[in-house]
Amino acid sequence: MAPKNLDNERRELPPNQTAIKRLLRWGKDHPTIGVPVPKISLKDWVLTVDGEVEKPLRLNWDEFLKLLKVESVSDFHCVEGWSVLKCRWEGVRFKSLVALVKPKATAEFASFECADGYTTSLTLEELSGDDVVLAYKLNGDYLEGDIGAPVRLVVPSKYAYKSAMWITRIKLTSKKEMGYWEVRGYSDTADVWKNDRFSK
Ligand SMILES: Nc1nc2c(c(=O)[nH]1)N[C@H]1C(S)=C(S)[C@@H](COP(=O)(O)O)O[C@H]1N2
Ligand SMILES: [Mo]
Repeated sequence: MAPKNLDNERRELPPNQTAIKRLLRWGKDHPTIGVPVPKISLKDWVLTVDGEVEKPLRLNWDEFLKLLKVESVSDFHCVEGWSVLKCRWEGVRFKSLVALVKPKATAEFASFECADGYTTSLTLEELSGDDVVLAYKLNGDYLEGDIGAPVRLVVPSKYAYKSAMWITRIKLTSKKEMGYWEVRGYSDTADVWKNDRFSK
């Protein structure tokens, strides 16, 4: 007899994760770096994309919304052990934004800077997946402040400390800049399927 539920098994949770219903909301639920939700007015918000690029970009909210939009359903895994399955994110695919700034041959990494002072970084290779999105909607609604409004990164194959909220700048670099949690003992590679939580 054919094995049952093969698909479900393939969609199993990564090691040592437990599914919960909804994303934790920043603030009393989950203040990981201990600062409040930053107040960002859409009127003033600007996303800068610069560094090792031929054509640096500054986009305001209206301009960002005009970029090619995609939808991507993915699971979200926090290193503390909770996961939220089937999040339907809408936003701009990371690789399509990067194509607009024309990375120089020296560009290998992207560092993300956020309105709360948080930082993280990934290789452009790690960010090249179709499921890597700069999201402004979740399950049909614009993001609220406590889940990263106006725009957050989503990198489903990495623990969620790579999924920067409240992004204000994306800087392409030729050298790795270690992020907030990555210099405090968390893994820089952060592969959820390998249980890769702590730096070695
Ligand atoms: N700017 C910023 N982004 C961040 C963080 C942060 O402290 N600041 N925490 C990370 C961590 S550890 C997690 S689990 C997720 C939480 O996302 P959520 O608030 O949508 O659940 O955001 C990630 N992105
Ligand atoms: Mo987290």
